[in-house]
Amino acid sequence: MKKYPDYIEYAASIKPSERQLEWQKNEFYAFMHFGINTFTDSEWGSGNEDPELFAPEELDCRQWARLCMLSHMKGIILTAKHHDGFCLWPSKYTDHSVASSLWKGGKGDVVRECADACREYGIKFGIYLSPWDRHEDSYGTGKAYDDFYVNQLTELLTGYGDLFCVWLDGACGEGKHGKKQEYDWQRYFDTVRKYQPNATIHICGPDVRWCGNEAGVCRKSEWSVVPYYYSEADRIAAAADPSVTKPPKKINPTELDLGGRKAIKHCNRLIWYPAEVDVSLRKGWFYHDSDEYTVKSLAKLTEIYYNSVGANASLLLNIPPMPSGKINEKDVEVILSLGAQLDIDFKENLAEDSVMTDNRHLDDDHIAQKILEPSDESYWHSGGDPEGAELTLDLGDEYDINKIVLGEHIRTGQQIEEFELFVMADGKWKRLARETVIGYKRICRFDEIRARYFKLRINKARCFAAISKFEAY
Ligand code: FUL
Repeated sequence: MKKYPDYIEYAASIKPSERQLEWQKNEFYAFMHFGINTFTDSEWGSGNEDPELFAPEELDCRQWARLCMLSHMKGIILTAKHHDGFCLWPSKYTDHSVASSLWKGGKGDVVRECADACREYGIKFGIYLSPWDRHEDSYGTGKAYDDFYVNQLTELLTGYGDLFCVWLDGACGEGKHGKKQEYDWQRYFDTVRKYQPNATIHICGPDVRWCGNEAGVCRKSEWSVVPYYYSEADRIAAAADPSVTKPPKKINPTELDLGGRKAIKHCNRLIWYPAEVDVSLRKGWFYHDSDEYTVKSLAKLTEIYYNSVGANASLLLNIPPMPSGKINEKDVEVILSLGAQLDIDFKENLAEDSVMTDNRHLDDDHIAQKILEPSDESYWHSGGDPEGAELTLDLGDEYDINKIVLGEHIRTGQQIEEFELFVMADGKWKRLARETVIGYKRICRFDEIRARYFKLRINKARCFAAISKFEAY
């Protein structure tokens, strides 16, 4: 008899692309919603705004980038164009841009300043280019609009150095002539691949999945291996459209189980499509004075961090700059305190020089001790019988610990479905956590305990288990 059902073997064989592996390491990065809405106090602009309204008197992208760098964010995604069609760079293909404003005498380019600032502070830069454009005449006419969109995309892909991602929004409404556009998604993807082959394409794109809400949480079991239809851009767009009463069949991004056995059993095509949690620091995506009281607290942000980065998703935190072009002091303060909290929380990995043992391994190259080697490519492999496999960490001495960070060697796929974590207390193994998936990263938090030994037990897995990260803080 076969040991594993075919569909489980198939799911176990799905692997990330190189670009997805690289993106995964970013973990935490910022969104900057900045544009004409910043000056009209709105969230969705009409497309009829006067470009002269755009007048940031003290635009300071270096402040943005420095803040992100200091707070452990690995990059910035800037709204180069939102639904109103106003471009933050002097696009050749429209006059609805910074070039028509009085800012810097029409010679300014926010995309350039932001890209340069990111480079200066050693973080990555990515762009958001809304397909929905309420200003552009050709919107809703088919190919003519796609040509226009691809031209703008090409300007951004070729003019600003390396981009780590392109964020394609799902919102698709009517344009200025009351028509909706059917986007030629494949053409957009091909354009990104052609000019920026390392960039991941997010949301309405094949590389990174929207977690399904804007509240800052992901699922308890956030699988990176899911049915292919979750990446179909048209369905994602329709599912995100509040005017669509019924979500299209087979895609409901808020569904609780996307990748568990039940969810994948009858699906003949699976893909590697990991989750991103996008959430704003304030109520709105753009800056509004009246949102001052909605700035999230340090406690809330910390919880969001652990519920995303600590649960096999990445965190995209929106920090909306003010009309002046700077980030509000209140926002700066709380983001810096989040950075400081992360410094404290992950100050020193006490497992670094420890000893790890296992009760089974594939071969001598994949023994538990390999996990503690610094390379991502050295890992423990259970061999073909993962259930009941145990890994024991011996810190060599007793330390105060309140977090264990685990990670699967995702280059070989995602396998673990259920695990338990124990600590040796008073001569007995005491359970600290019982969870489902691990994936790229799972942070287990518990009340601080003084201890020397920790144990991970794999209760349920697909065809094997492979762990490359085991840290103690
Ligand atoms: C949504 C947009 O409609 C919002 O304005 C915002 O940009 C958010 C990140 O995505 O679909």
